[in-house]
Amino acid sequence: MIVVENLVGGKFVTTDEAFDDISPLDNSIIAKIPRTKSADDAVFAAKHAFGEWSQLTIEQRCDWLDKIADTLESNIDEVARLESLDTGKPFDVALNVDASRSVNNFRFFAEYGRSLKSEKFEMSDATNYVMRKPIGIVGLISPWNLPLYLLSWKIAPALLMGNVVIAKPSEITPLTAHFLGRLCTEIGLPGGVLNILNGYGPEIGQAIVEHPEIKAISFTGGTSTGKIVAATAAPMFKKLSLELGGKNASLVLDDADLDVAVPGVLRASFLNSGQICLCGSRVLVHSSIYDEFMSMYLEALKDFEIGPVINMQHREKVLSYIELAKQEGGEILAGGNVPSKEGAWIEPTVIAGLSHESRTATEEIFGPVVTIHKFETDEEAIEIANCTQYGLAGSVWSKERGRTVAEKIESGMVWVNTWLHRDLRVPFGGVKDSGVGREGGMWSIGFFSEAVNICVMED
Ligand code: TXE
Repeated sequence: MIVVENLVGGKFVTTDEAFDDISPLDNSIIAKIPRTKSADDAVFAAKHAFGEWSQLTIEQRCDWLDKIADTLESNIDEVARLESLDTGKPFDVALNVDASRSVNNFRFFAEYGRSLKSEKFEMSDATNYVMRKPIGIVGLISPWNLPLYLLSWKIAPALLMGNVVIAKPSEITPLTAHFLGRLCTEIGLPGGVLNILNGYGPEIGQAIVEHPEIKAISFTGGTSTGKIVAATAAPMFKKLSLELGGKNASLVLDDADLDVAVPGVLRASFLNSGQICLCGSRVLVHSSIYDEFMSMYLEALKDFEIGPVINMQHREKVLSYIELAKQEGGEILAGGNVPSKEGAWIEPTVIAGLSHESRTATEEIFGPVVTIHKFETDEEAIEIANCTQYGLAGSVWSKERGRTVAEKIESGMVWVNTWLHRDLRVPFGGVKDSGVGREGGMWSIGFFSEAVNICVMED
């Protein structure tokens, strides 16, 4: 039994109350999690670490990010084992997606920090120098679907820019954040630079968001929770980055190369059991290639390995949408059942025949369920893709018209003839109910710093 502890000021501490971390694979108890309700001790520790940390040179902080990447990399199998244990995802997904991309996040921002140039704007009689000062104590709140991957994506640039961090992993998947805390302590990261608090969102999550000395919040999670976070943070004029839900479409045009589109769309549909905000939960297929695409897609689905969803409560939510789909006139082409074994398992489910305006086809399900929709023209496909309140991501599969169609999709990111292919310099984030702000490259640098302009008149 793992006992998860908080990391505060370089020390591992716990609380008098704890609750269980349940395995999605078989509902067994895998860890005990501290039920933290106050961020005060972590804020105190962070405040005392801020002076020294923010005065390091950016090169020194880049070296620290490399050290964190190195220690994660040399423990990558344990990171993957813990992530797989906590989320139920297959070990190779935890290794090749979660763990390796967590290492990459630290590695990337170490390199990116070394390449940063100071910005200068010359006038005829003056020069403007732009400084990027740290914000101070920042709160980072992350979800259960890609636990360390998404948390490291925030920790790395926050530390790079000289901030000190109070991180709160999801109470459903605390293990890899806890392990990262151990590794950072072992390599001698100064106490208070990285603090990790565990507990329920409405308790310690809320406490972090409302703490007056935490000046910026970077949040990834559900849209409904994002509204609560925004309502708390906005009146306090905190910097706020919200990376929320999605209901993304994969558009397969009539000129798509099906040998590329079928595996690509299938992976976008069911990777991580559909529990990635970027997953393509709506598959739009041109009518002329529908039969061929569907027979290839359903055939390939038979060999696509997925794990359970994150827990029984979420499984009930996903199953309720499969029931809703039937009520809305959907036809189950594959899956739809619960396998007879312990754990939060659901068969990958493919549903056709629904209106693209049905609730099933417009609300975020966040599980191994996709709806299939036919279209006749590119314009119709774009209209269907844009008809949800979300606007996070999407993909277009076409030999000739991918970029043209992609540019008309209302989202923050669109892939053409690929999916989840990531250059960490590009903007990452969504529009509409998928969030506010962007992460990645200069967007992360900008969020985790305060730009200050010094204008010097020439004598
Ligand atoms: O998110 P939550 P969850 C979607 C998906 C999923 C839904 C809920 O639809 O079903 O969100 O998932 C903390 N103040 N996505 O439960 O509840 C909470 O403890 C401050 C899309 O993961 O939003 C956790 O650490 N914090 C998403 C984090 O917020 C609060 C990925 C996210 O929890 C809080 C995951 C509060 N009042 C789910 N309440 C994506 N975009 O990738 C909760 N938290």
